[in-house]
Amino acid sequence: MVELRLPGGTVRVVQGDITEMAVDAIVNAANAHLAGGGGVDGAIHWRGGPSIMRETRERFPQGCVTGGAVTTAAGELRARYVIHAVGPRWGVDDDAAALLASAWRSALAEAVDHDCASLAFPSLSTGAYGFPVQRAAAIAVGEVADALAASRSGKQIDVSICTFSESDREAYEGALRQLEGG
Ligand code: AR6
Repeated sequence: MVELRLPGGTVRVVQGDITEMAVDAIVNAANAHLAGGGGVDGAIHWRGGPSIMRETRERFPQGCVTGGAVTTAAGELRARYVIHAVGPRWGVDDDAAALLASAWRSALAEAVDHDCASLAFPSLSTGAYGFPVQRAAAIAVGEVADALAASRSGKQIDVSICTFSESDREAYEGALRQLEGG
């Protein structure tokens, strides 16, 4: 397992099903309507039960901007919260790299606001939204490292990046090693 320790916490790459992770918060790869969908979003709503969608509809009827994130309870999942982050659609949204960075930053800020000591991210935007995974991985680990380095709370945050496939895991591990080396 590739893991990087920073003053504000730890970031590591794991492979598996994010819905099974016992962390304070898991991040969902949502759409701007927060309408649910396939991929990790479908898995989270399926495993977490209908209360997650009920809360999203009640509290965020307007949805969430691309590059933003909102937080709900996590229903029947092991996590306490689901942080719904909206990544950009590759080839559709202008400035996709900046929007992807913003989605990771927004989700990290939500985790801090909700006093989470541990959270797990999926590979935002690289499934249905088509963002190339190598580029996404470099952006993602950069944002996590910056957030942990900038942390002023004195609390440690444990961040897992949970990929589904082996090739995605390798992409994020490579990005993490590059960060460690440089
Ligand atoms: N655990 C971890 N990773 C998963 C899981 C899982 N259970 N299931 C899928 N992945 P995607 P996006 C991986 O398409 O590209 C939805 O319909 C998957 O292999 O879920 O941000 C939403 O409603 C891929 O590597 O998210 C939006 O409309 C990664 O999660 C849209 O798709 C992200 O793929 C969002 O697209």
